[in-house]
Amino acid sequence: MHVLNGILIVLMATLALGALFVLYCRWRYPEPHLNWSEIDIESIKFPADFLWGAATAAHQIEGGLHNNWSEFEDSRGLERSGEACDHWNRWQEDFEMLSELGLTTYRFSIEWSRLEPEAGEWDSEPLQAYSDMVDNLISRGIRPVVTLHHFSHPAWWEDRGGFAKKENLPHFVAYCERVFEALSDRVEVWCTINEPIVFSSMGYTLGQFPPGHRSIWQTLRTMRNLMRAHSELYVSLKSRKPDACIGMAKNVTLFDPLNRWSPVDWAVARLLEWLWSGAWLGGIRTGRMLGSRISGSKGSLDFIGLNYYTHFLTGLFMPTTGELSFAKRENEVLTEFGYPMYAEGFKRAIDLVSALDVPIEITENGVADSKDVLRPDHLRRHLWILSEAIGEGHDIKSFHHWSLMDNFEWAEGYSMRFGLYEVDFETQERTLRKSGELYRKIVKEHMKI
Ligand code: GCO
Repeated sequence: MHVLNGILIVLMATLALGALFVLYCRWRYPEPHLNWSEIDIESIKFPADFLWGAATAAHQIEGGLHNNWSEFEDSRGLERSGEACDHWNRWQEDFEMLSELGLTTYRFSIEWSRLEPEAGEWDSEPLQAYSDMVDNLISRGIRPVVTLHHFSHPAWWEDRGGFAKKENLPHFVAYCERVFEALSDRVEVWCTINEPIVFSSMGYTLGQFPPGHRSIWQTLRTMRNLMRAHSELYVSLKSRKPDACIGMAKNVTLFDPLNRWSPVDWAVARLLEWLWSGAWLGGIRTGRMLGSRISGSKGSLDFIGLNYYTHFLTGLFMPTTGELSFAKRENEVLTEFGYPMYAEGFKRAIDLVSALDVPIEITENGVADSKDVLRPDHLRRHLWILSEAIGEGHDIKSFHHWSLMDNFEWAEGYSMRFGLYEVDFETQERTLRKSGELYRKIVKEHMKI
């Protein structure tokens, strides 16, 4: 009888603790949903010096690359990036599109495999081409923002283990230093690494990005090494040019419980959000990440680049293989990528990275929308949220729409279309979408020149 009583007491206590945990989480982590029909999303205000831009990445637009991604595409039978947007040969006409939109900032990445196709063999021509791109942007009154690693790197470096092995980091730092030496006389704003958590979780947990591994331990090791690489870079580049503006492009995806009454769903959501963002933010704020001290990481940011797209509704049975399937709230619409449009989360993401107390650059925000039916609303809602955040005092310097043009969307190939310009990949013709015209109009209205 005593055993039964004991079990009942433990059960009651567990239920009580669970209820208290849920009540605390519902209070601490609200999930706002606005009634957008009551909001004048055209009433937006931006500072006179706010910078309007677009973002791209080398492997997604340049074409003709041989690197970790092209080998992964082949080995997994994925749609090949191939010629992509043929941007390597068309960058002058593509930069004309930046001017056509009236943009004043442009984020792009350098392709390491072009500069160092084999270990220790440097090719100066591609670096000269990137230098010409920088000069062209500046001549157009467009601020270049350079990303040094955007998911792709040389195949030889991948074969050595890439970021999963600490002993490989000096190769990466040496490549970055070489680019920095060549461009930092004209490029002031640098993103060391794009979305370290996406790179490590997709490559080492879910196995949908190179090297296609599925190991929590390798994921955690890679996350720490990415922070090490960023920190070493920050120290090195700042020592070479103290007034350089060095940051990182951080993807903030929010994790909300599918059932807001479920202690289990809450526990999963909080754990995932901590792994996705909390651990990394902690590394920058304290110099310690995932149980390790990361030398030089504390305060290693002059700005934080924020890539925001959505929130994931989580529960115990989150899919971890094959296509990620996404749930949505009743009032939400799904993008073509499958996850919901949730502009309200943009403010939550801004509040999250504001804790770092450095200026914010919106380095990516956009929507997979081949028919251009969602993008106008998506653009206006996210810019309204941004305008409100700036009005509240957040120091947000720029907005880089993802993306200038349709491009290679990693494991999704060319099925996801994020461009302000539609690309016909048969003819490489670029066509400005209606949402691109809208963005151009918004930029024009807010450019105080
Ligand atoms: C990422 C990258 C971009 C994507 C974009 C759309 O988040 O994966 O930074 O390369 O193309 O976010 O998914």
